[in-house]
Amino acid sequence: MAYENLLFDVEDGIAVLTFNRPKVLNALNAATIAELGDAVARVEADRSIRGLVLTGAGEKAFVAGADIAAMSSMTALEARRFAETAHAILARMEALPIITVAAVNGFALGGGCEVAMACDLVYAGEKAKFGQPEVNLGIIPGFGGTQRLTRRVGIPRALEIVLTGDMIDAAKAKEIGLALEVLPAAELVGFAKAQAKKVAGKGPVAIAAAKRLVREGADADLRTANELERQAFAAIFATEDAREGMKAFVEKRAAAFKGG
Ligand code: CO8
Repeated sequence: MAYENLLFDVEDGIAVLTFNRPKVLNALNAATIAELGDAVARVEADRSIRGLVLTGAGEKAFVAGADIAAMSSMTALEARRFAETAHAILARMEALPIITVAAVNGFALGGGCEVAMACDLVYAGEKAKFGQPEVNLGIIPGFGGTQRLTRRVGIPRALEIVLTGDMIDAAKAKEIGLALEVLPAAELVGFAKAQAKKVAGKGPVAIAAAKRLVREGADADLRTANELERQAFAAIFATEDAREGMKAFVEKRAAAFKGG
């Protein structure tokens, strides 16, 4: 699929996906969401891609939300389908076995904040602004915002953000744990890529398992989650990467992981 609303580049095993509709602050219309779905499937299928970075074109926005003009005439059934499609894509992105990083360069509002929160790591540029302003439009978050925000920042802060519709700046986003770090605009994407590259250099099986356990364990009770960890810990000892990683340490050399 050729993309009209996204840029997609792969360099050194790290894919960079840039939302590219700067005239409308990279708002997500149905075509952009379809392209995002295609890009996630592409990353999933290409085992040479070991990390995914998401950012926005232009200086102002990461993604300023779903395209309000396109949404304004939707019926309830169309809204349901729109939300289902976006949910499925974000769930698929969240389940990728590789590291995903949001480099939030500007406005990350509504669906934009929801896309960022479906990434493993969220870093903010100094001009970033986060928010779930849907209530200002008489609607509610529909791409997982009520749930992923609550899991990231806790019920009280999630309620404050979702109910007031207020934007928060990068410093505040860091303070409440929504963004992990705040970086100068010029360094943001480079830092996100470097973090992706760092993780991409570890054993792929270990990264996939660790990510899955953190994510799935968080939604399970502690006993179940710890049992999942014990099972995965045992299973990973059957991989060549585990042998290689530990042997390389003992032999004082760099490990050469093969992903199996
Ligand atoms: N959709 C469509 N167009 C947009 C959007 C958007 N979300 N955001 C900005 N634009 C357009 C503006 O209309 C404007 O277009 P034009 O130049 O033709 O007038 C252009 O982008 C530039 O924007 P502004 O002139 O408004 O720029 P400002 O710097 O003055 O303001 C803001 C920037 C504060 C970000 C402002 O544009 C704004 O408030 N945007 C809307 C933000 C918002 O409410 N986002 C949430 C949308 S709802 C959502 O995401 C729900 C997702 C779940 C859906 C569930 C399924 C149904």
